[in-house]
Amino acid sequence: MDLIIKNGTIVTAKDMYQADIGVKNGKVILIGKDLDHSDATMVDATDQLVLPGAIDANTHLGMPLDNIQSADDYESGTRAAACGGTTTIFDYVIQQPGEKIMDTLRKRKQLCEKEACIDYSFHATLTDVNPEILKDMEEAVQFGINQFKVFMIYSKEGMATDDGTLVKAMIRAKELGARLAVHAENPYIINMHTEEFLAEGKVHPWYHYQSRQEYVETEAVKRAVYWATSFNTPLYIPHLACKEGLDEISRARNEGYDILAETCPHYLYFTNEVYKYDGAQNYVCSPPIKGPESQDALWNGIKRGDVSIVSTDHCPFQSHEKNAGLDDYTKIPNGVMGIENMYPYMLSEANKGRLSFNKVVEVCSSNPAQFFGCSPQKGTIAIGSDADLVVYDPEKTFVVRPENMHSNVDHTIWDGVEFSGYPVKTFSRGKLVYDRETFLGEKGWGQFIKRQPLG
Ligand code: DUC
Ligand code: ZN
Repeated sequence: MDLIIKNGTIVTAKDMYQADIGVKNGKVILIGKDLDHSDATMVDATDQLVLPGAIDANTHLGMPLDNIQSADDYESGTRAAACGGTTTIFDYVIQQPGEKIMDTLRKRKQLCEKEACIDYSFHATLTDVNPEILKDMEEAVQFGINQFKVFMIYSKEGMATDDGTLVKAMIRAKELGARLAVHAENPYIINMHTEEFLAEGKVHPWYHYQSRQEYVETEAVKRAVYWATSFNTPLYIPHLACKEGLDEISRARNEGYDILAETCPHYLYFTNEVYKYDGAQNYVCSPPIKGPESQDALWNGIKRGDVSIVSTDHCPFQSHEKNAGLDDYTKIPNGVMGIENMYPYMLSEANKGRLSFNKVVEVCSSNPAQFFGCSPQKGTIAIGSDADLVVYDPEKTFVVRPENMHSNVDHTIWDGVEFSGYPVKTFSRGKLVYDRETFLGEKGWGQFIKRQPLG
């Protein structure tokens, strides 16, 4: 045995019990009482929880955007992830104009092989769905991808997918054992508002929110759900931020449709008030953060199971890049950070009694593993699973500051937020990669996770 974690309370999506965990060659090989082995490194987890590492199923690392790219690359993004208890990421790679999906995927995999500090996989974002791409989706599924994404927005940039093409992609994905994710916002209403606001000199980041209010997302979610139910295809709504969109998803799920909703920590913690004050540009993301009614609905959706996954949509930009849009909100690069904050935030809410620790493990780890085809290798603590483990101290208080984060970004929207309880150790396949605020991992350690098609 290489490692024994002793006396901790193991938490999975279903159970909470005291036991020791024995690890060999990166896998959990024993769970029991009083484990002992002379060669093993012993870690005492008395009074601490031992959780499966989180899976962040929505990241945008090193994402190209016009002439810049998101501020965390695969090294810094996965380093930050590990320090927040996340042990696997699924990154949305974006097909560049004219590029074949497999070329996009292979290039990104090569980068990760050199840079990633934790395990990784990809979802493939299609920006140009044509017959050749529809054909190539098969190779991507064989490669280990079981989710594709299309945008309803970015019509002016030529990346939007019209409804007919979207339905073709949905049907094709289903045929191949994959799921289609839809970035659901209505581009025509956004464009209409934006033209009007700019003409009137309404350029403050508040108008980013005003141009993409609740109805902009709701209509698009309803449309995506309508097509998925009409053609009976699996659907994923990433970064869901609005109440009425969730109502529609819940209704369809109650009727038995395979529709999954994901929300993000920033929609659960902040409200649209953030767009009114100084620093508003730092919260600009799409969909924007909505009002308190949506926030309550998202929390209730998590509790009743209609929001299946919490992930970050981590896509940070440096302050000077965000500030470039202070005189014109349309020039603010869209995206916020969260890769190091998701698990601590959700676990802190559990520690304060808002939801159970099991529920946090379910939405942050076991559901992403299950729905994205890598369970039980990931997402649980069980014999044979990867030893992606987090030791969590429920007594530790932690206040987020840019200087105690481990990403490349020079600011954080989580600045000043206090967490009750905090991860103190992260193991990636049995290797200690984070210990009490210090990153101990190495780039190139992360492995590609080949995911299974939907069952
Ligand atoms: N939304 C953002 O704000 N940034 C990255 C991609 C996305 O969907
Ligand atoms: Zn999106």
